[in-house]
Amino acid sequence: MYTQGLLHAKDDDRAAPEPADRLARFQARIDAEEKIEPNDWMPEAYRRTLVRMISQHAHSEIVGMLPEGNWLTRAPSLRRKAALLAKVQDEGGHGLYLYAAAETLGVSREELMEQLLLGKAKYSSIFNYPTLSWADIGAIGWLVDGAAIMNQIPLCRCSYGPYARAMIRICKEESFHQRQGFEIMLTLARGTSEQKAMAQDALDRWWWPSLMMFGPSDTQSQHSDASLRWKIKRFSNDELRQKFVDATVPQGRFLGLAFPDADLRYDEAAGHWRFGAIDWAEFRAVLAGNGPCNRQRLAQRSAADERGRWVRAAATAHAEKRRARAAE
Ligand code: FAQ
Repeated sequence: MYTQGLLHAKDDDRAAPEPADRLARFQARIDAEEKIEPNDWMPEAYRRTLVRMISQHAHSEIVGMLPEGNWLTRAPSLRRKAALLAKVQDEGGHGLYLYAAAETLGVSREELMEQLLLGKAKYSSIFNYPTLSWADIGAIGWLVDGAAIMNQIPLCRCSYGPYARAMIRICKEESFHQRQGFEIMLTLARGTSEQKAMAQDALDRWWWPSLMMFGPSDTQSQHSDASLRWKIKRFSNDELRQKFVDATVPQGRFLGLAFPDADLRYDEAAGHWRFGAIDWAEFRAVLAGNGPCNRQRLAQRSAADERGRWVRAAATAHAEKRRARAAE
């Protein structure tokens, strides 16, 4: 995509040593809140961090389409179906902007997709949990998109221009996603006792995995220090998790639902909702490929890739034919 002409420049840069004065000038630009653009010099570690983070984010968007796509044919009304269809399509679009942003760093989409399908690339832990009832679609919108927005609003100020700009549009769409989810939860919570029980069950199952979305605690986070210094991240994992809990607990109480955490309490002095211990063993197991749906998700993505092969081949042949005709 827009990497044409950038790839060689990056290869040359990567081979070159990174002198201290160049690194210092780069950090000074970051400290001055200047945006780093694809043709600018950047330390190799900065580039690698961005490729890792943006590609994991892109993979999360397209794998995240699967648990929701599961309910497209079973949405309870035409209105619900139309909204869910639009949301799932938005997520496909987010994946595209993000793969394009990663491509500006000199990595191809094919390469990134291969890493995903071979199980070498990570995507968000949250998408390895199953969607067992319609209420799960409400809980995903309310909690998962809610957590995604909390994490992504600061990314609109990320020091790397293409990622920051992609995030602006993505966040606008995520905000609609969060509202559609909350509205489903509100309808269920105000419905029959069976509907309220469905909403409660969804909250019980999605609450802790949503808190895990923010990543390991600050003491365990390997990449946070460098990412904060480079202003890729603006807040630590624990800071964002706390902001999410503070914003979401009052919403759950408004719904009349109970959070599955006996230790949840309001700390008057600090102005924060304090929450219980996260099960990091579960988080690690999901990251290691042993969550409830890891294998299913990758199998579905591989099948989609295989089914789409002829479309990509036909589109490429068509583009080549047009290019040749234009050159005649
Ligand atoms: N799941 O040192 P840190 C969405 C990995 S989008 C899996 O703290 P970092 C939209 C991490 O990659 C959701 N892996 O790492 C939607 C690293 O592994 P590595 C995705 C995780 O990068 C809604 C290792 O653990 N959002 O939901 C997770 O500084 C509804 C050590 O961690 C983004 O990707 C996890 N939860 O902080 C779609 C946002 N947490 O690479 C459909 C951008 C950590 O060394 C439906 N990303 N790891 O092998 C970020 O903000 C950051 O990358 C963090 C992690 C905060 C996720």
